[in-house]
Amino acid sequence: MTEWQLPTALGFVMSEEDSLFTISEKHLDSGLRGIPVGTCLTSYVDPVEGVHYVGYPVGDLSNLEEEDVIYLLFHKKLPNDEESAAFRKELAHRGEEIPTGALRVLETLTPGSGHPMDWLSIGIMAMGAAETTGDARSDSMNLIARMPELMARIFLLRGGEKEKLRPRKTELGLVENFVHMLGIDGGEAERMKRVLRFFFILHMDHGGGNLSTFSGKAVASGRASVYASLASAMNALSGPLHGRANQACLEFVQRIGTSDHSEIEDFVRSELAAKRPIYGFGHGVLRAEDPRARLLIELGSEICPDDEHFQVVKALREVVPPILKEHPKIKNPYPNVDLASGSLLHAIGFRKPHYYTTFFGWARVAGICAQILDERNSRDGRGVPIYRPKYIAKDQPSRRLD
Ligand code: FCX
Repeated sequence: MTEWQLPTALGFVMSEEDSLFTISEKHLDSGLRGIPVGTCLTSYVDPVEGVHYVGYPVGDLSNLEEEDVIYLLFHKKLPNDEESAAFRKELAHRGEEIPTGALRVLETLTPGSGHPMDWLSIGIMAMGAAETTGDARSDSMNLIARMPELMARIFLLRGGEKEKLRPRKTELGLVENFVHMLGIDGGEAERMKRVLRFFFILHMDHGGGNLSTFSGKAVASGRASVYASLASAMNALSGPLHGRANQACLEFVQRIGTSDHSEIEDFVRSELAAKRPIYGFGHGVLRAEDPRARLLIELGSEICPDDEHFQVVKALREVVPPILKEHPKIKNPYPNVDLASGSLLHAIGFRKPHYYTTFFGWARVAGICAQILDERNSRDGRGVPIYRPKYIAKDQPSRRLD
């Protein structure tokens, strides 16, 4: 009998024939909830301890250089100084080599039109149309290296402020180059870089089964390009139950407009009565407060303790869980990553919540690309087979045209 090793997070060896999960009818139409479908080499989500990147709790990595964490996701180890410098140099070079006019399509879109996530998806496809090498690693590295430019262009072109766009300086690194291209300097830029780098690292990866990662990998399994796969992943991320919850949560905070506990309680109860989600709470896997929510709140306590939105966020963190616990169907009444992130982005100068999911998407590009590469390299380089779960026919009596 061949033995194979499950991810070290589970820490035990089992045989190919051992049962991992028993599927019964109740699992159908449940959004594949909890059903094991593959292995993941980049990260795992412990229901209580949260996400770990290749074994490290994400909090341990949150103050590193963003490029070093990307290196970890691709190479499964942190780089030494030499490897780190070489990797940063490679990304800077690839960022410079963006084909001329690759993003010109963004200039044809009407400022303010659509959602910024539409622009992100269009921009990724435009970069793929301008240059796809067909080599998954090269395409992944090119995309990661060119994302700061795509992001800065989306912000300024969609905002009708094209003239503010500064020429790229890829040698600054991913996050700093983005801030530079936006035309921001001095103390404001320093604060922005600190928060964005932290946000970026916390959002890079979250196991294999979250909707955007799963969607990207599913598309990639048909051997679609990295660009097509990542644009699909971004479209998956754009839903309010997934990545757009960070936008929805800050809008929610703005609607609440008070940190008075009893007013918040009334508001939350009326949202639940109207069958609307309480954004920033709940999760498909986590069964405790997401450590990333705690880390963001700790950072907020340092950089914007008196910010009015941040005050509301802290009040929500206390008021909401006991209310959600009254609903036994809600499996996790605790804060998720999207609770506090919007208030921090607002505090550092990003005043429009509908841009927030693009930051989530930008960060997640690294994790999804790394996972696609792992799947392409699996089975001795043959790659994971094309995804094909089974759906059972229902309410389809056999019939014929007369
Ligand atoms: N507010 C209201 N209802 C909630 C809820 C919340 N925060 N969390 C769960 N529920 C409801 C579900 O809608 C579901 O109702 P249903 O049976 O009538 O369909 C029931 O409780 C059971 O859901 P549960 O198994 O606990 O959670 P799911 O895995 O189905 O859903 C999400 C997980 C995250 C989608 C859910 O908790 C939610 O809608 N939260 C609010 C939106 C949000 O913050 N999303 C961000 C999630 C994450 F961090 C990310 O991907 O970015």
